[in-house]
Amino acid sequence: MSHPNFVSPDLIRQRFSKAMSDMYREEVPLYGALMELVEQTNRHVLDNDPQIARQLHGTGEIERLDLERHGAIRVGTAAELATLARLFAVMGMQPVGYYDLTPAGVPVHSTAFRAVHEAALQVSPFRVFTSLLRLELIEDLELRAFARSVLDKRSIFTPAALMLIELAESQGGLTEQQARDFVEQALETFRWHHSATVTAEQYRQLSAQHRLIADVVAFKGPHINHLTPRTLDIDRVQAQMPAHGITPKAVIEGPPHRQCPILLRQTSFKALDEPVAFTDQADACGSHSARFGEIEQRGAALTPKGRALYDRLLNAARDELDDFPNEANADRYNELMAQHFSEFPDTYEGMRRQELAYFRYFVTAKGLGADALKSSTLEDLLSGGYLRVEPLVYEDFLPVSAAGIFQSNLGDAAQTHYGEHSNRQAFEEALGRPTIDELGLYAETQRRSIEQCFAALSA
Ligand code: OOG
Ligand code: NI
Repeated sequence: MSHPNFVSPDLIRQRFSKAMSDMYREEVPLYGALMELVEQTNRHVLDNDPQIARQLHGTGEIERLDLERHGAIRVGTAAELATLARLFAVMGMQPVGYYDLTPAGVPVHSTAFRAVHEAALQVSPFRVFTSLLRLELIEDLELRAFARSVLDKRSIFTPAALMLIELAESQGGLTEQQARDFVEQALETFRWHHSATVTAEQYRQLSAQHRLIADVVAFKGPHINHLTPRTLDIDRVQAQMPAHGITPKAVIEGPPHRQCPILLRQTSFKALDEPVAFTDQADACGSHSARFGEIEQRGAALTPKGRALYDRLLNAARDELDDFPNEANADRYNELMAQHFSEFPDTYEGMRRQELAYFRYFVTAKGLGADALKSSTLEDLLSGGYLRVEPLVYEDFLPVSAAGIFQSNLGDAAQTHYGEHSNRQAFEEALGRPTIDELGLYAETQRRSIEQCFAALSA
């Protein structure tokens, strides 16, 4: 039973997302510049594209647009991941999806913590892409043991945060004051630390194994490494970034530009070199780069059939390019993507009829005024104008895109080949619970919207 004096987890998440954004804006000024550019662009699109404006108003997404962002962190141990899962649960965030990044040469596997119900997503769609380092992939046994011992010594949560997590679990929620304290304490886990926990030489060794390993092992906590606002026109932001002093990566990850956006398109700017102090140095004369900026445009969530088509077309374009997309082949990559994706229907009705994407159904004014529609089918009600559909927005991530984002910040030197692959079971054991299948969530939301329509029409 939810206590009347408890703050809803959705509101705690909304507040936490705002606190995180304020902290990051203060720490990384370029993030502020990017936010402004995204806000301007979104305003421009809403003023000039009546179809998008109508669609966002129709789904209610317009209200969450300015709040919308995702972040990313990387942790080192099973215990850290399991406690994070509990911390995120206080804010109504569940682990959705499993992403294996080892095929792309990044020694982590990941999940996305996020709200799962459309009503909760509407209050705050905040998501955190969370990666667990796979220590077993460090080949040098001595270095592996060293990394493990450093990680085992640190505590990435404040004592008060741990206490409040336990309290939320035992009470079933947090009161107003406890929720405020929780947001403040939870934020500490994601803060940047200028002092490392290893010597300069140890950092060099960890880094030589993989830059990502140094990023996870050498610091006190899993600093948030980017915070990504949602734009309505990523091509426009990408084109305008240089004029704002921001250099984007060579290509936009994800599907090509389309009339009807699908899944997720993302672009980022390079990690900054930041001063850090190693334990054998008195002041911050070392440097580390981890924090970067990213923007994204979200489109329709795809069904398993739509996703299979997306994966096939993406792989075909990439196979034909026969290289990682980079500065030199960016134009050719964009051409190949456009060519291959011409096979993917680019109207919402086409995608709906072929069951490539998920949709939400809404009763129209005409539907509300009419009666005795109980015997009509969904298709009849749609064509009769009693119902309308809007695409269901994709709330998750894409493994190939995520790998591209990781790579653009790690440099090409980081393209290691790992023999060992996907290990979802080990990830879920570390997490302490299974990850949720994202496709099931979209199907549920679609089904609920249809049920609600029939309920409203027969009322
Ligand atoms: C995460 C990179 C993946 C995305 O948006 O796909 C990611 C990281 O660098 O830790 O954030
Ligand atoms: Ni990201």
